[in-house]
Amino acid sequence: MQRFRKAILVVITWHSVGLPPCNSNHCTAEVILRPLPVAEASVNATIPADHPRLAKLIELGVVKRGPARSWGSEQATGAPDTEGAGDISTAWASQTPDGQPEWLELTFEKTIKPVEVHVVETYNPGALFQVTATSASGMEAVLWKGEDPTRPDVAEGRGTSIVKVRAALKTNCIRIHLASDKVPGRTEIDAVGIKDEDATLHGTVSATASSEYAGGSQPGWVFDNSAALDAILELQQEVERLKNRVRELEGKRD
Ligand SMILES: [Ca+2]
Repeated sequence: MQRFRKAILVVITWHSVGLPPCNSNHCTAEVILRPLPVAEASVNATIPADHPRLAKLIELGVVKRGPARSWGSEQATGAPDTEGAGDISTAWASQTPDGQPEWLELTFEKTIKPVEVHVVETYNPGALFQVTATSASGMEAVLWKGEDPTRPDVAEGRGTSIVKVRAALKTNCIRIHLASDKVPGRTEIDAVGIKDEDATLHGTVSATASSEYAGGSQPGWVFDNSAALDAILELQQEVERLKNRVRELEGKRD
């Protein structure tokens, strides 16, 4: 049923951006594919941040961020993608090298009870000193406080700090606090993950920061046409399965 709901939502969403409804009893892939050139012109537009279905579209995986800014806070989202250590644009960087303490607030796709937080520090590491979380009701709790496991003089010039946290609440939002002013040089974070009680490591889907080296605003969300098409084709198969099941049940009833 969950898959079905997901499928229905995708259809409604695509309908809202110009795809005609598929109302045939024997809807084929060809029928769905034909309007794509028209649809692509519509779906490449940025989806407003206050779009009522944006969170669901992110969850469904049918939208993606536009091109990330170098050293923007969005560079701390997703899986680690910065090789080596140094001042590299695929990591978030604070605006000033040592001007103030900094923080990164990270939102995850799911609401979970975290047991570990992983912070990938790729330039001037060693500034992490606290992790806090915000619950759905707005309560903030300190999950961890202490000395960064990665030291500023680490030989590799980078490290992944793994801190164990004790959370009494479920959350999809944490904030890492960095004593950036105490560690010489601009702090850069490549990625942050949280591990849940089932040992699954979740990456972040969005991030904001106390400051950032990048100028301008974060890129908006756009449709991932390939992922959306896959979702529609999956929907088509699901609908066909359900139709067949209904026919079977109707046959038994008669
Ligand atoms: Ca990154």
